[in-house]
Amino acid sequence: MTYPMPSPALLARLSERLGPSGFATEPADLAPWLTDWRRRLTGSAAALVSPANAEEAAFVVAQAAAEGVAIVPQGGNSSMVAGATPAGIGEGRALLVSMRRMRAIRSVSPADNAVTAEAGVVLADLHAAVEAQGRRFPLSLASKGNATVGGLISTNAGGTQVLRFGPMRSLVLGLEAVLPDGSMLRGLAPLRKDNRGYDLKQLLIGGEGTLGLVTAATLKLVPAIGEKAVAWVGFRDPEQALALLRRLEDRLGEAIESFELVPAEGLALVLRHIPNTRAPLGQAWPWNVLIEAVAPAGDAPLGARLEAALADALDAGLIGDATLAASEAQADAFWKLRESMSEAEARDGMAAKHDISVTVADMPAFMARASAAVVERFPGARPIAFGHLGDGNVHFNVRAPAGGDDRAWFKATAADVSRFVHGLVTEAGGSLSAEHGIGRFKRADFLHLIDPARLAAMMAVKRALDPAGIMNPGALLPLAEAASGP
Ligand code: 2HG
Ligand code: ZN
Repeated sequence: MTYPMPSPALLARLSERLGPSGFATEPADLAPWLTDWRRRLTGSAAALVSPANAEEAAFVVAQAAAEGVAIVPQGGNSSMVAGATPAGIGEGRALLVSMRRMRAIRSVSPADNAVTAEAGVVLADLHAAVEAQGRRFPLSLASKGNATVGGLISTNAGGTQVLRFGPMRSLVLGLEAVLPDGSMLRGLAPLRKDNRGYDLKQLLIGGEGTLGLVTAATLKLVPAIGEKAVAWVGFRDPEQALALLRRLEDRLGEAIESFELVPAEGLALVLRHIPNTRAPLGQAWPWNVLIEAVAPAGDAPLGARLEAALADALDAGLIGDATLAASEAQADAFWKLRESMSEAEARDGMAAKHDISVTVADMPAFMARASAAVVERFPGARPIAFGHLGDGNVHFNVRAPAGGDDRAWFKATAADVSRFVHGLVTEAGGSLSAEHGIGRFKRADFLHLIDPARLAAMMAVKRALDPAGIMNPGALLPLAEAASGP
């Protein structure tokens, strides 16, 4: 199936309606957005189309639908899986629809504990806007300076507070989106309860732009942070880390928001490649966990409670060592170590990347088993697992063998490594995409390993809402099938 080229008349209509700041065809204007975040895939597009409001977005989709032209939605272009790269659609055939001009915070309602933000609002700006009103949006991740509300929703992003607040899916109260025929789904009211049948917004959340174009969302807020305590803890093994998590929850309850794993090699990579970083503990431990506890203003002294709980764990031999951040600056320094993992790994060389989940309880054993299996099957390869241990999601990345040509290794071996790791995680009853989505990089393995009944149901939904397959072709679902109609 090939997609049609947008006709000159269609491009002229878009240009006229959106004006010079909303419509571009110059290669130099398009170039920065045609390559994915990890710089592995470059696509092409007939035009970069940037609607300024929901009406313009609906116009764009309706115009594309009339000719069956493919649309690739894009937010901050920070997808780890090339979910927003217009590749594989046919040279210069797609419309790359950037949501970056739609960056209004339409309202903040402390009374509803809700904010309504447009799709192009950058996560860090959203944080700042609601903080100014004494509230907090409790989802954060390393790419917060680029990731946008629309992209976070379309990928059902996770991040470092899923343990306490769940992923994006559990934080969206309402959604406004353009469906593939150009009609608007309007549902921004911050209703906490709504049982009018199917929850359509949940189909678009995590839908990777294949069922519609998110234009705005109403998101849940929580009270601003009153007190925060951040600790760095060294361990001999991750089983002990999980035991600590449950002990801390017994003592501090829901205050424990983040429980992030950093292995010794990961910390070493950060210290080597990221300026102004230093190890928090005197001794190197095989595993480290970054813990953040948060309480509303006026709660009992949180730092002292976390410290006491960690001291007991140390006495019980559960942990090797621990240190509490003594200041906001030190807390930020601990977080910098964790949030620089991805960048440090990339600076060190090529790695096959995996964003996997198994049950929280199974994760320590899975990491050990999978690491051994990978090393046996791909001699010299270096697995490194880090991330969201508290919610059963780690980035089980596999680095190229030391001292060799990592690019050549990546080209020749990475796809086999990924198929192998994804097979292991599927056998273990887990998921090959915990928080990054499927995009274009994971599609082949996803389709290879998915239960046929589940895929058939997904395809039925896709055909019902997007029979011509114009929305984000090639992401998540098979390209030809998506475009083949009912
Ligand atoms: C993180 O948790 C991100 O740091 C990136 O999800 C993970 O680079 C990665 O593999
Ligand atoms: Zn992550």
